[in-house]
Amino acid sequence: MTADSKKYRRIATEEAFSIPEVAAGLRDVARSPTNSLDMILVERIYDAKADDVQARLLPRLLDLEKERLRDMDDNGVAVHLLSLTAPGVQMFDADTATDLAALANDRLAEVIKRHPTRFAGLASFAPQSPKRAAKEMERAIKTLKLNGFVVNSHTNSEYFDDSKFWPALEAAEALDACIYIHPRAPSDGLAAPFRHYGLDSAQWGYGIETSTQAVRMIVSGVFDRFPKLKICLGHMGEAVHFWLWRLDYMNKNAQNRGAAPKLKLKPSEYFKRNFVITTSGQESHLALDFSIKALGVENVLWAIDYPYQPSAPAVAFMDSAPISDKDKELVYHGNAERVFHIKSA
Ligand code: 1WB
Ligand code: MN
Repeated sequence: MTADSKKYRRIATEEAFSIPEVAAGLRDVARSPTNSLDMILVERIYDAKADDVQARLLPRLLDLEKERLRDMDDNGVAVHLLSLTAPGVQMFDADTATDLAALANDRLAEVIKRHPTRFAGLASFAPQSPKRAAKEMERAIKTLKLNGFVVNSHTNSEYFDDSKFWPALEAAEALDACIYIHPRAPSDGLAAPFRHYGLDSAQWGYGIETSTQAVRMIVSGVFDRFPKLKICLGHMGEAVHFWLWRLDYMNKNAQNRGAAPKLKLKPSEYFKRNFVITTSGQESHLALDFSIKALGVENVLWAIDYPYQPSAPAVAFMDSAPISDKDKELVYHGNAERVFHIKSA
């Protein structure tokens, strides 16, 4: 711990966990004959050989109260906002996914109850069954008192502009609960060029997949239908805000030739109104500076991406960021408290 370790209330907002039942389900997926691009990572983590370096990941995902709390203490991290790790329940059949989402939410609520000052949590839901998802979402917020939702981009290669998913979006909006769209590997139609060089996941594929989900939602008019829906993107906004000028310009052209529906606002205006971003796994002061200037400091939240990224450099990155102390307090905790309804200390 450094001398400054207690200087800020650090709320880390994209912190992954799993439960044994979901891990067992993903091991079964790993041994099944599916061709989804996520299989590369699912095999590596959930069907790892004991001597594989990846074998270290699963115990760290399953641990909530031992090594994790020690890591938080050692690095001056006050709170993990926990989320069931990618691909969540989205590779299971609809019934299994619905049941496992509810089980994961129950476990999450239990651990938060044991450590109410150290943990908050994003609830899972199964987009495979949108009506049941909406019910679980209501239970997760109203009964379990969870702080928002997590979903891992596409479901069976389909995206949220498809109205079949809208009961879930409608529920999130009605519950005033932000949906954190975490990455998963590119959908079937996008997958081929990502099968080489380790591009399937965090190196490149995750960002392409998740930015595509966000842009499809914007240009299809999802935010005209659900104007109060809040979405959170990790990994410095998956770079969407770098594209806003060109998105506005080219979306107008697409609208004018009838390729895209007319929208009430420009794409950039939806991004600034309906989205917040986090710094998970993207420790560049240059990118942080751009993000704060592009979106406003109130829309940028801090995250580590535990256990996929180490905590100490994520803390050092934000502690040393060339921004005012007032802005640092917002990025470290004020924005997370507002967006995810986390009690201030
Ligand atoms: C990795 C990163 C793997 C993330 C993951 O598996 C997730 C990785 C679900 O770096 O290998 C992530 O959340 O960024
Ligand atoms: Mn992550």
